[in-house]
Amino acid sequence: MALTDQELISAFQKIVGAEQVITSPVDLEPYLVDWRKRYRGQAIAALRPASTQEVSEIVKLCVTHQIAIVPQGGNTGLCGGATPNPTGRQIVITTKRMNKILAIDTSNQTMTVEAGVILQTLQEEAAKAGRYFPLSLGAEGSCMIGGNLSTNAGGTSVLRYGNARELCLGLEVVLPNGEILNSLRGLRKDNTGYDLRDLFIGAEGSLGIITAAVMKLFPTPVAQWTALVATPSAEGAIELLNRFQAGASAQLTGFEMMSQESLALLKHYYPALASPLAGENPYEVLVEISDYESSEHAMQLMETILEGALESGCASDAIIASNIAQARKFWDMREHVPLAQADDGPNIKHDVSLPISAIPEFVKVCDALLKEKYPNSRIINYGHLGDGNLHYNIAGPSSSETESFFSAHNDDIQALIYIEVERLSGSISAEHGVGQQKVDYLKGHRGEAAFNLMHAIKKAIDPNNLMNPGKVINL
Ligand code: FAD
Ligand code: 2HG
Ligand code: ZN
Repeated sequence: MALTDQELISAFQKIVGAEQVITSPVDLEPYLVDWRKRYRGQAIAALRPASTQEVSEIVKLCVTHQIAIVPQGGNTGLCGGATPNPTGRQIVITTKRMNKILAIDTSNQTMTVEAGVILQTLQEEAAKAGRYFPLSLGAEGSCMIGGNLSTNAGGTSVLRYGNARELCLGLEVVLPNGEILNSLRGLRKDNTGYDLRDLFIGAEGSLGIITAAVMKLFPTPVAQWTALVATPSAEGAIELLNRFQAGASAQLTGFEMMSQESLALLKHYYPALASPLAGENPYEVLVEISDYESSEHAMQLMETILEGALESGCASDAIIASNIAQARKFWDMREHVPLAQADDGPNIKHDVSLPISAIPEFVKVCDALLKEKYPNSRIINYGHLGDGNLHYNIAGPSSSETESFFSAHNDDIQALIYIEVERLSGSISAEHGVGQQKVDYLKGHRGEAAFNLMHAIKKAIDPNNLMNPGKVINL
């Protein structure tokens, strides 16, 4: 016989303790809405387990009573993946209390952490041990490593260190039947059958709950130099990238791009973060070089490459940060663009990736199509150019019109942009994932064979469709 909500809540309380089962509407509210406030759901409760064993027991109870589960970390995801659906027949499991650093092994260059460790804490703990953990993104003060792995997060250091997947050596996962899959090994080599770890990374909670992970650490660079560089066009930005790749190779650790319209928005909402470069440049690029030899060596490299770029015309102006505070300001500029967009109102997001060589054409064609069909729209184009990843976000003519513009044109504009992404062999999700936002696009984008394989995998691992149903793939 089906349990009532109250009976279920009592059963959950027996597992995690009464105060860790959140049911009051006020306390539950933050778990029911996403960061962008585009998705809202309902839940029987949000549960805050403190251990893998507790997660496993919760999942087993959910299987018995056929209750669906939405895993949640820092709730900073941008595709609605961590938001329950409106049925009210789901629970949220938050990893908030599973926030222990389990081990740091400096010889093996690894760190073993629970899923609820905040990304910034992980970076700080690695630094205390004299090591570097490179994953870095604007939401690092609140997103959690379990969420980073589940979205295969990218961020600003992918061009040198890779995304979350490439930084992970081992995982512990609670499977949809409650069983615990323990692969918390810090091995660089392990060819024993199928790679199960990689199935759960980027699965956005649709195949199980990541409860712990072994992450790679790196030696700390001895010097870092950051520059803000003006460039006349998207082609110019790519020539600049190619010059830095050729000249600095693995020492190039950041290459982020902001269009003039992104910079104008930033200046409006965060005047202290206005660009220090003169004039209105079509694009400005943030470049970071890291060095294991010396500060002088890094500076010489930066200056030599910039001189060549200024001579060739792919750069029209540049400032090298003279101290850590100025370098921090350049990074703050870049990281505040999405915050300025959020302050401005809803925008139609496109987290696309393209072959880097196709970016100028993508920008030219999409800009022209949008200017023709939606002449007053604002194109806030910025992103991780070094990875071929643009955040090509479209907003209504003014802040007061963003909501109505979003509602009227979201679907049409998304379809228009995605046609160009497909034509140029790109991806409709570079780093944010599918969540519920792009679930209807998955089959068209990945094709019949890949979709059928994903469907079969989901069905095999989660036959009852209890793990984050409606996200990534619909059964
Ligand atoms: P959540 O939002 O809580 O969850 C995200 C997804 O993972 C959901 O589907 C959820 O169900 C699932 N999930 C969470 N934890 C687990 C777990 N333990 N086990 C299984 N499934 C789980 N992303 C980038 O890639 N690069 C960026 O540069 C970037 N910048 C951002 C800047 C801002 C200002 C904001 C708000 C977001 C940004 N993001 C970026 C998006 C977001 O921060 C990342 O997707 C991040 O990895 C999500 O982590 P989280 O802990 O908040 O996950
Ligand atoms: C970034 O790179 C994030 O700043 C957020 O991925 C992008 O909000 C966005 O569109
Ligand atoms: Zn990004």
